[in-house]
Amino acid sequence: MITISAFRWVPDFARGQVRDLRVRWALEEAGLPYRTRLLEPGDQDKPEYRALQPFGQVPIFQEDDFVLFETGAIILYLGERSEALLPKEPHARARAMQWVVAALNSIEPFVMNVALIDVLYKDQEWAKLRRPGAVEFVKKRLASLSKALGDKPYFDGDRFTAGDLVMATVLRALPETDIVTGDPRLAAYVERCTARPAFRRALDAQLGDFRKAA
Ligand SMILES: N[C@@H](CCC(=O)N[C@@H](CS)C(=O)NCC(=O)O)C(=O)O
Repeated sequence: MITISAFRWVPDFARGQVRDLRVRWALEEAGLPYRTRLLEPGDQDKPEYRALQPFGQVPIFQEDDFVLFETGAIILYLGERSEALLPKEPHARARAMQWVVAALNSIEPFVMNVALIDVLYKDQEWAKLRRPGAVEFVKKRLASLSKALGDKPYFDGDRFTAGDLVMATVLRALPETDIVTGDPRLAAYVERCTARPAFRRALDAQLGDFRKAA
Protein backbone atom coordinates (compact mmCIF):
# COMPACT_ATOMS: atom_id res chain seq x y z
CA MET A 1 0.00 0.00 0.00
CA ILE A 2 1.27 3.47 -0.83
CA THR A 3 1.81 5.67 2.23
CA ILE A 4 2.52 9.38 2.18
CA SER A 5 3.61 11.47 5.12
CA ALA A 6 1.72 14.57 6.18
CA PHE A 7 1.49 16.75 9.28
CA ARG A 8 -1.19 15.92 11.84
CA TRP A 9 -1.58 19.61 12.63
CA VAL A 10 -0.68 22.88 10.90
CA PRO A 11 -1.93 26.44 11.51
CA ASP A 12 -5.06 27.51 9.63
CA PHE A 13 -3.19 29.45 6.92
CA ALA A 14 -1.37 26.28 5.84
CA ARG A 15 -4.44 24.02 5.65
CA GLY A 16 -5.10 23.18 2.03
CA GLN A 17 -1.57 24.30 1.12
CA VAL A 18 0.73 21.68 2.62
CA ARG A 19 2.62 19.96 -0.16
CA ASP A 20 1.32 16.47 0.49
CA LEU A 21 -1.76 17.90 -1.30
CA ARG A 22 -0.09 17.70 -4.70
CA VAL A 23 0.92 14.08 -4.16
CA ARG A 24 -2.57 13.18 -2.93
CA TRP A 25 -3.92 14.89 -6.07
CA ALA A 26 -1.55 12.94 -8.33
CA LEU A 27 -2.55 9.67 -6.63
CA GLU A 28 -6.21 10.54 -7.12
CA GLU A 29 -5.67 11.35 -10.81
CA ALA A 30 -3.82 8.05 -11.22
CA GLY A 31 -6.48 6.12 -9.32
CA LEU A 32 -3.93 4.75 -6.86
CA PRO A 33 -5.15 4.18 -3.29
CA TYR A 34 -2.97 5.46 -0.46
CA ARG A 35 -2.92 6.00 3.24
CA THR A 36 -1.31 8.76 5.26
CA ARG A 37 1.27 8.62 7.99
CA LEU A 38 0.57 11.70 10.10
CA LEU A 39 3.59 13.24 11.81
CA GLU A 40 3.33 14.50 15.36
CA PRO A 41 5.31 17.60 16.38
CA GLY A 42 8.97 16.63 16.57
CA ASP A 43 8.66 13.52 14.39
CA GLN A 44 10.19 15.36 11.43
CA ASP A 45 13.44 15.85 13.34
CA LYS A 46 13.81 12.25 14.48
CA PRO A 47 16.74 10.36 12.91
CA GLU A 48 14.34 7.70 11.57
CA TYR A 49 12.41 10.33 9.55
CA ARG A 50 15.53 12.28 8.53
CA ALA A 51 16.94 9.06 7.10
CA LEU A 52 14.00 9.08 4.69
CA GLN A 53 13.69 12.85 4.16
CA PRO A 54 16.98 14.64 4.83
CA PHE A 55 15.30 18.04 5.34
CA GLY A 56 12.56 16.76 7.65
CA GLN A 57 9.81 17.88 5.29
CA VAL A 58 6.54 16.38 4.13
CA PRO A 59 5.59 14.55 2.07
CA ILE A 60 7.52 11.36 1.59
CA PHE A 61 6.18 8.53 -0.57
CA GLN A 62 6.61 4.96 0.67
CA GLU A 63 5.63 1.72 -0.99
CA ASP A 64 7.03 -1.51 0.42
CA ASP A 65 10.72 -0.70 0.91
CA PHE A 66 10.83 2.05 -1.73
CA VAL A 67 10.95 5.61 -0.40
CA LEU A 68 11.00 8.89 -2.32
CA PHE A 69 11.02 12.53 -1.25
CA GLU A 70 10.52 15.81 -3.17
CA THR A 71 7.05 16.24 -4.62
CA GLY A 72 8.41 16.78 -8.14
CA ALA A 73 10.26 13.47 -8.06
CA ILE A 74 7.27 11.66 -6.55
CA ILE A 75 4.87 13.01 -9.17
CA LEU A 76 7.22 12.17 -12.04
CA TYR A 77 7.56 8.67 -10.62
CA LEU A 78 3.77 8.32 -10.43
CA GLY A 79 3.67 9.58 -14.02
CA GLU A 80 5.63 6.47 -15.00
CA ARG A 81 2.69 4.48 -13.71
CA SER A 82 -0.17 6.50 -15.06
CA GLU A 83 -0.93 8.15 -18.37
CA ALA A 84 -3.35 10.38 -16.52
CA LEU A 85 -0.22 12.24 -15.37
CA LEU A 86 2.33 11.77 -18.15
CA PRO A 87 1.38 10.98 -21.75
CA LYS A 88 3.04 7.96 -23.36
CA GLU A 89 4.19 9.75 -26.52
CA PRO A 90 7.84 10.70 -25.78
CA HIS A 91 7.71 14.35 -26.84
CA ALA A 92 4.41 15.05 -25.10
CA ARG A 93 5.82 13.29 -22.03
CA ALA A 94 8.99 15.41 -22.10
CA ARG A 95 6.92 18.58 -22.43
CA ALA A 96 4.75 17.58 -19.46
CA MET A 97 7.95 17.00 -17.43
CA GLN A 98 9.24 20.38 -18.60
CA TRP A 99 6.18 22.06 -17.05
CA VAL A 100 6.67 20.17 -13.78
CA VAL A 101 10.21 21.53 -13.61
CA ALA A 102 9.13 25.01 -14.72
CA ALA A 103 6.53 25.12 -11.95
CA LEU A 104 9.05 24.05 -9.30
CA ASN A 105 12.08 25.91 -10.54
CA SER A 106 10.93 29.02 -12.39
CA ILE A 107 7.68 29.88 -10.60
CA GLU A 108 7.50 28.36 -7.10
CA PRO A 109 10.58 30.09 -5.62
CA PHE A 110 9.23 33.54 -6.53
CA VAL A 111 5.67 32.78 -5.44
CA MET A 112 6.98 31.40 -2.13
CA ASN A 113 9.16 34.44 -1.66
CA VAL A 114 6.01 36.60 -1.44
CA ALA A 115 3.99 33.95 0.42
CA LEU A 116 6.63 33.69 3.16
CA ILE A 117 6.84 37.47 3.55
CA ASP A 118 3.05 37.66 3.87
CA VAL A 119 2.61 34.74 6.20
CA LEU A 120 5.67 34.77 8.42
CA TYR A 121 7.27 38.20 8.35
CA LYS A 122 4.65 40.75 7.34
CA ASP A 123 5.08 43.01 10.39
CA GLN A 124 8.83 43.19 10.14
CA GLU A 125 10.42 46.33 8.74
CA TRP A 126 12.67 44.50 6.27
CA ALA A 127 9.66 42.61 4.88
CA LYS A 128 7.73 45.85 4.27
CA LEU A 129 10.70 47.17 2.32
CA ARG A 130 11.28 43.92 0.41
CA ARG A 131 7.67 43.07 -0.51
CA PRO A 132 7.09 45.53 -3.40
CA GLY A 133 10.17 44.31 -5.27
CA ALA A 134 9.25 40.67 -4.65
CA VAL A 135 5.70 41.30 -5.91
CA GLU A 136 6.94 43.16 -8.97
CA PHE A 137 9.24 40.27 -9.86
CA VAL A 138 6.65 37.55 -9.45
CA LYS A 139 4.08 39.54 -11.44
CA LYS A 140 6.55 39.88 -14.30
CA ARG A 141 7.22 36.13 -14.22
CA LEU A 142 3.49 35.37 -14.09
CA ALA A 143 2.82 37.66 -17.04
CA SER A 144 5.26 35.55 -19.08
CA LEU A 145 3.60 32.39 -17.80
CA SER A 146 0.17 33.69 -18.77
CA LYS A 147 1.43 34.50 -22.25
CA ALA A 148 2.82 30.96 -22.57
CA LEU A 149 -0.59 29.54 -21.59
CA GLY A 150 -2.33 31.76 -24.13
CA ASP A 151 -5.80 30.55 -25.02
CA LYS A 152 -5.02 26.90 -24.32
CA PRO A 153 -6.84 25.18 -21.46
CA TYR A 154 -3.60 23.59 -20.22
CA PHE A 155 0.10 24.31 -20.72
CA ASP A 156 0.55 21.62 -23.35
CA GLY A 157 -2.76 22.16 -25.07
CA ASP A 158 -6.02 20.34 -24.50
CA ARG A 159 -4.69 17.72 -22.17
CA PHE A 160 -4.16 18.05 -18.40
CA THR A 161 -0.80 16.63 -17.29
CA ALA A 162 1.40 16.43 -14.19
CA GLY A 163 2.81 19.79 -15.31
CA ASP A 164 -0.59 21.41 -14.79
CA LEU A 165 -1.08 19.62 -11.50
CA VAL A 166 2.13 21.03 -10.05
CA MET A 167 1.68 24.46 -11.66
CA ALA A 168 -1.85 24.82 -10.28
CA THR A 169 -0.70 23.97 -6.75
CA VAL A 170 2.07 26.56 -7.03
CA LEU A 171 -0.34 29.22 -8.31
CA ARG A 172 -2.74 28.56 -5.38
CA ALA A 173 -0.09 29.55 -2.84
CA LEU A 174 -1.04 33.26 -2.70
CA PRO A 175 -4.73 33.05 -1.76
CA GLU A 176 -4.89 36.37 0.11
CA THR A 177 -3.62 38.48 -2.80
CA ASP A 178 -4.66 39.29 -6.36
CA ILE A 179 -1.18 38.52 -7.66
CA VAL A 180 -2.41 35.44 -9.54
CA THR A 181 -6.14 36.14 -9.69
CA GLY A 182 -5.47 39.60 -11.16
CA ASP A 183 -4.57 37.79 -14.37
CA PRO A 184 -7.91 36.50 -15.74
CA ARG A 185 -6.20 33.80 -17.81
CA LEU A 186 -4.26 32.37 -14.86
CA ALA A 187 -7.27 32.76 -12.57
CA ALA A 188 -9.41 30.73 -15.00
CA TYR A 189 -6.62 28.18 -15.37
CA VAL A 190 -6.36 27.58 -11.62
CA GLU A 191 -10.17 27.30 -11.43
CA ARG A 192 -10.16 24.80 -14.30
CA CYS A 193 -7.48 22.62 -12.73
CA THR A 194 -8.85 22.72 -9.21
CA ALA A 195 -12.41 21.96 -10.38
CA ARG A 196 -11.19 18.46 -11.24
CA PRO A 197 -12.83 15.80 -9.04
CA ALA A 198 -9.39 14.36 -8.20
CA PHE A 199 -8.29 17.72 -6.78
CA ARG A 200 -11.47 18.07 -4.73
CA ARG A 201 -10.94 14.56 -3.27
CA ALA A 202 -7.31 15.34 -2.44
CA LEU A 203 -8.19 18.64 -0.76
CA ASP A 204 -11.04 17.05 1.21
CA ALA A 205 -8.67 14.30 2.35
CA GLN A 206 -6.02 16.75 3.57
CA LEU A 207 -8.57 18.94 5.35
CA GLY A 208 -10.27 15.81 6.71
CA ASP A 209 -7.02 14.64 8.31
CA PHE A 210 -6.66 18.02 10.04
CA ARG A 211 -10.27 17.91 11.21
CA LYS A 212 -9.80 14.43 12.66
CA ALA A 213 -6.78 15.64 14.60
CA ALA A 214 -8.64 18.65 16.09
N1 LIG B 1 10.74 20.90 -2.20
C1 LIG B 1 9.99 20.13 -1.24
C2 LIG B 1 9.34 21.09 -0.27
C3 LIG B 1 8.60 20.36 0.82
C4 LIG B 1 8.14 21.34 1.90
O1 LIG B 1 8.54 22.52 1.93
N2 LIG B 1 7.30 20.84 2.80
C5 LIG B 1 6.85 21.68 3.88
C6 LIG B 1 5.36 21.60 4.03
S1 LIG B 1 4.55 22.34 2.65
C7 LIG B 1 7.50 21.23 5.17
O2 LIG B 1 7.58 20.05 5.43
N3 LIG B 1 7.93 22.19 5.95
C8 LIG B 1 8.55 21.94 7.21
C9 LIG B 1 10.00 22.23 7.20
O3 LIG B 1 10.55 22.62 6.15
O4 LIG B 1 10.60 22.07 8.26
C10 LIG B 1 8.95 19.26 -1.95
O5 LIG B 1 8.39 19.73 -2.94
O6 LIG B 1 8.71 18.13 -1.50
